[in-house]
Amino acid sequence: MSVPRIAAVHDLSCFGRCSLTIVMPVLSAMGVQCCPLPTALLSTHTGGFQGNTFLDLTGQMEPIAAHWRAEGVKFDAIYTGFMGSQEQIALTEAFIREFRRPECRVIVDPVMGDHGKTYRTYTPEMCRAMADLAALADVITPNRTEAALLLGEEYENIRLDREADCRRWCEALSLEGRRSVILTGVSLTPDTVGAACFDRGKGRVEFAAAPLVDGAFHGTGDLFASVLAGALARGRRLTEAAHLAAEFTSQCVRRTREAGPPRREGVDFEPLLWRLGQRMEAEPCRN
Ligand code: PXL
Repeated sequence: MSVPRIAAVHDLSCFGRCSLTIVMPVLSAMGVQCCPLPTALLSTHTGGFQGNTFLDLTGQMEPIAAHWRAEGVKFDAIYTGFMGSQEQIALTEAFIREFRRPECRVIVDPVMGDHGKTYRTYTPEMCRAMADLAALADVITPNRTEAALLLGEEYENIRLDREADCRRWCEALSLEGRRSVILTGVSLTPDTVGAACFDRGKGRVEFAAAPLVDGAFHGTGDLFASVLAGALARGRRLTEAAHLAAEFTSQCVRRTREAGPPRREGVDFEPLLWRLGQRMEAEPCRN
């Protein structure tokens, strides 16, 4: 059996776990090969730190893709996240159009903001471009803020605590059933949090939940989406993958809260990574 291979279009923020410092270890632990297509090199992420460095790697994206093309590299999935500029979003679109094959799944985490606010580097034009990028996806993983931006709705209107509303938003985000949607931050009972999952293959919404642990740590969206991408690459079904992602994220947040590091440093998932490997080994790969 060959190792599933994912092209990961994300930035490398060297401190404050997020993007590639989460994507790479998580995919490796799950038995998936991660090929980073790095979009930028930052000293830290942009949330909670001031004065981060930013080396734009946009100019490297096409040359890296060209070399992969010349070498005939093929991917089982393409997984995209935080974007540094509109140009980068356009290049990511071109990369998807070129490298996608019928058996290659495109997962777009439309990273734009959280808690009702866009991240400070995101302009309205970038958000529109991100919506165009997400239109190419087989699966998107918006949080409540990103759902509001994609739907052009007020954040306050996107209530994720009632089943009927969640179903409605999830279906609205599916572009008439053309793409699957994992809408995160769904909390149908006060002590759980997880996702509403619209599977375009089934045409219906299912729910995946895990214990809610208080604490808004940075990078939990990246952790959730990385586990989801890994589980899908290992042949798990959509809702099962979302369930694993919700559970693992919940376990990591619980552990981190007990350890007590600053929120901006992200969740210390490293000591729990072995559990992902164990879960993947417990059931054989289905692809
Ligand atoms: O976690 C999303 C993310 C990724 N990369 C960078 C970020 C953020 C969120 O703030 O700043 C550079």
